[in-house]
Amino acid sequence: MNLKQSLSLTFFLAIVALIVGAVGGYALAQAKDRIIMAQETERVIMAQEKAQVIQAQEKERVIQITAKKFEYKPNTITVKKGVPVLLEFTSLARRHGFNGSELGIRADIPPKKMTQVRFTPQKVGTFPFSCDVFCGSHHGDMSGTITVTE
Ligand SMILES: [Cu+2]
Repeated sequence: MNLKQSLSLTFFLAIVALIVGAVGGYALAQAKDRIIMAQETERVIMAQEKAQVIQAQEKERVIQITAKKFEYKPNTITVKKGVPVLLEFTSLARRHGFNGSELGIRADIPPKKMTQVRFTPQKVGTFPFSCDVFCGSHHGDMSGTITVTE
């Protein structure tokens, strides 16, 4: 092998080494990407599972309210913004009403049967409600508040 041949062999080997190096680097980068994607997917799945748990916890809250002359029991109710609420009214003796106009809720409460009212509070604050079916001498005192917290 003369000098020229050995130089071109060296050059050829150098090119081969460069190609092998590049291909190896590319494969490594791909493998890294795959690992990152797998980790990312796992994180997304975990976040979705967490969201489902939170959703399950925040399913409809049931609150039972008794209406009688001349009060609601309870008459102060605290609920959470965005969490659905089911109010279940029972009147002991006569017809009452329930009007929480600022929350967009209203119902007639006939005696001795359950009346259900569903709503999902969207704004934070304290909102009054009152009886809007005349029920006797202290009808005007029959009221309460719903407080919506963050
Ligand atoms: Cu009334």
